[in-house]
Amino acid sequence: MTSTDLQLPLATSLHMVNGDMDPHALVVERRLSHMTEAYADSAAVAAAADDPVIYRAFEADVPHEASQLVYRTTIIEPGRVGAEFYMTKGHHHVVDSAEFYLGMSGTGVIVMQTRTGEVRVEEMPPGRAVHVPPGWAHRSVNVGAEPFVFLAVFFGNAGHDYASIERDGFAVRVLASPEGYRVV
Ligand code: S6P
Ligand code: ZN
Repeated sequence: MTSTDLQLPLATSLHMVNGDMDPHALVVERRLSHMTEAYADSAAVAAAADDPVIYRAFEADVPHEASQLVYRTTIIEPGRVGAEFYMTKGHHHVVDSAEFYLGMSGTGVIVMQTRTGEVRVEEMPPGRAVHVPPGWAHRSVNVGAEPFVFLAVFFGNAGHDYASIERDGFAVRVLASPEGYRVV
């Protein structure tokens, strides 16, 4: 096999504060209307004006295949729906497989939960890495006043199962409190 048979290396520039990725192959944009089921306060969902963007993600041009490492930056805007902070939908990987998270800017947490209901919450300030083991669903939450930006690296064959979280939710919620946030 010659080197021309091999996929070429890929280099991208990640903006460590605003999460931009150059070049990127895919942008995910989720507005409140895409995830109304995620928030507990349905009156606050109904009262929200202009269907705000909750988060965006930029993905590098890496094939979704086994043996590949796909990576994304995610930018969660600051804000709340009722007392509940803006957050991602959250998912299990279809193929139980680990994921690497790295806080880049802002103030956020990652909520992780097994299918049997065990929960862990980790803070992800800039420079803090979290290893999400296989079998743990994960959701990220912006608990600060600035955008919360992080990097995620996952196996190309992981797949994303949103349906089970849409149906069952997470066992805990991250709410505003006088101390900043509380997990209830
Ligand atoms: C992918 C990884 C993240 C999320 C992103 C958006 O495995 O966990 O890149 O895709 O933070 O969250 P969600 O729950 O909408 O995919
Ligand atoms: Zn994931």
